[in-house]
Amino acid sequence: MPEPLLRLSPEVADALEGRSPVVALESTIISHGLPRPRNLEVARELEELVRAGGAVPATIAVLDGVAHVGLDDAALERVACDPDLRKLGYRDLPPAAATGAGGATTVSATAFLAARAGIRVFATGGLGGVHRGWADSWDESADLALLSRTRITVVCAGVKSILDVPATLQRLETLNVTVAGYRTSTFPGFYLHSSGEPVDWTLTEPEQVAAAMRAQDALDGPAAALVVANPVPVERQLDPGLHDRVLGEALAAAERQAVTGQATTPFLLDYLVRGTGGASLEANLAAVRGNVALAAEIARCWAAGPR
Ligand code: PSU
Ligand code: MN
Repeated sequence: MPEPLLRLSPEVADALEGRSPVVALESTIISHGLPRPRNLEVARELEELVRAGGAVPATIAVLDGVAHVGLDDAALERVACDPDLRKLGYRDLPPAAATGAGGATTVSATAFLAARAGIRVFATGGLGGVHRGWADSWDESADLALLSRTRITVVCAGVKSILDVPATLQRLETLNVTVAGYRTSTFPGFYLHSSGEPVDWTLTEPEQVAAAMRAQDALDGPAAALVVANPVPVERQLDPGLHDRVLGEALAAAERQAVTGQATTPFLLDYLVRGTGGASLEANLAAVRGNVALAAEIARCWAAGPR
């Protein structure tokens, strides 16, 4: 991509040049997924976690029409504090560039920009997917289609539990996105350790994940992602009874208030934070921290091996 549309921070450019480990981080979780002012602390903390894991963090966002891969602290602050920042999926990147708009990038936009920059490992909280009531709304996150066409490893705690999880797993299968549980044989449930759904493959070491990535390249099939589904530890999960009760209320409130489209996910996540007295936020953060730490380990194995 021409330099004016995609800008790598000097640190990220150096790391990629030297084949050092890099972990991409998304910005929608910061701008739309977490309450202020905690979100800025978290954005900084996640970058520190990547560094502590021996990799370079590359938080991705669009500022004044330019996609930035690797943000300095002022940019991170803008992402966390600007209430007018838009939520940009992959398809929003061209008009954002044309109009000079800014926005936080979702999994779809972040995965695309990371891969474009040459970053192979990406950490987030939970993927978007097929929403409940999809048969009427046709609401399926653009994350899925993008991941079916992008060779990137996404470390996540499964898909957000506000979604129709079995339907999302079906779609991931149809789209040829490889899904593996990390040290688990059930698909994680985002706020919950397990969604109760089985997962076909279990990988147990970062080196094994890197080996799967190398196999993707050796096979050289259609580009698709590797989803590493890493559960939140049981002792840090949201109480399942509380989760089910408040999620039921959240879904009912979304329906009553006719919340649709891009607003749906932020509305439900925010409802859960308030309805659980902040407990869902702690479970969400525990999941993200675990994913970021694991992503750094995977990035190190990936960078160390043959390519
Ligand atoms: N993970 C989190 N919190 C979030 C998200 C992921 O822990 O807010 C964001 C991601 O950016 C993901 C988006 O791409 O939610 C999905 O939104 P939608 O369902 O509108 O595609
Ligand atoms: Mn949607």
